[in-house]
Amino acid sequence: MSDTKVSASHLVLIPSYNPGPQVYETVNAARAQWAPVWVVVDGSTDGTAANLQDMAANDPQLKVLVLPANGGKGAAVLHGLNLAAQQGFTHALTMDSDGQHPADLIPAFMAASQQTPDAMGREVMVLGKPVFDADAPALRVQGRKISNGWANLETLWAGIGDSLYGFRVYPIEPLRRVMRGQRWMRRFDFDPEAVVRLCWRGVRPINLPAPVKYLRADEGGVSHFNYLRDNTLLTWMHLRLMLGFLLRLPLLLVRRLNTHRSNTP
Ligand SMILES: Nc1nc2c(ncn2[C@@H]2O[C@H](COP(=O)(O)OP(=O)(O)O)[C@@H](O)[C@H]2O)c(=O)[nH]1
Ligand SMILES: [Mg+2]
Repeated sequence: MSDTKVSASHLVLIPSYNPGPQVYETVNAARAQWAPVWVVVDGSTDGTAANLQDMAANDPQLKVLVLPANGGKGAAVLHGLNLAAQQGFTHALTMDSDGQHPADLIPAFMAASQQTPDAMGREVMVLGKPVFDADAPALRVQGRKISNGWANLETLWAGIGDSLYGFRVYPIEPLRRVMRGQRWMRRFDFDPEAVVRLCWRGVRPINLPAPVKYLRADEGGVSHFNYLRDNTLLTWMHLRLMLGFLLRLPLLLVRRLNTHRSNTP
């Protein structure tokens, strides 16, 4: 792993729930690019926890945190962020455990985040903008346009390229603060609510294109996205975000006018 970048401020955080054997390749691919890598096993029952722990026993830069019961993606990420903050990390790149996200782009995403804060003194978050392959389910691709439309309205077009893609670098403290003030954001509502609320706090999005792979079941592809349950969750999430948006509308308008002014010669 001679090209592996080692960081004391930025870590890779992989929430993982019953991903099947695909997770081992994902973790190895992430470790080839970066150190440290932490996996949060979210109450998995597919036997991956024990194997990941064996991998970690031979690799000081791989940590495996095992949660006894399933709490959801957001809860798993928050668990990792709390420990990372205690250990002095300031930024976390989150990626899925199931082989869908491009590990080879970890260094570029981290580099974009390491320029923080930006010229205007604002913290940034680096968001993957999905480049879909031909196998991407049309319903998921179209569905996210709806979520993106809402997220852009809720932030007055502050620059969120994609609201749902989980391949991102977050500033840890602002995200922990957002999550502490919220009992939601613990499941599939984590990714979109995180970007919207971080935008509201003045964190600026940087969007970088990143391919998403949709693996067929025979290639080890698994998804726990449930159309009815999770679209209901996302609809309720946009309802509460719209409420938050209306409360913050004056602030967002002033901010929007200021950025417009500073961009106009
Ligand atoms: N669905 C789901 N994913 C979880 C949970 N906890 C952690 N994750 C991880 O969150 C990521 C996204 O989940 P996935 O089912 O692949 O969703 P999809 O990629 O949107 O179809 C994966 O890395 C999961 O392993 C959970 O409780 N439910
Ligand atoms: Mg997935």
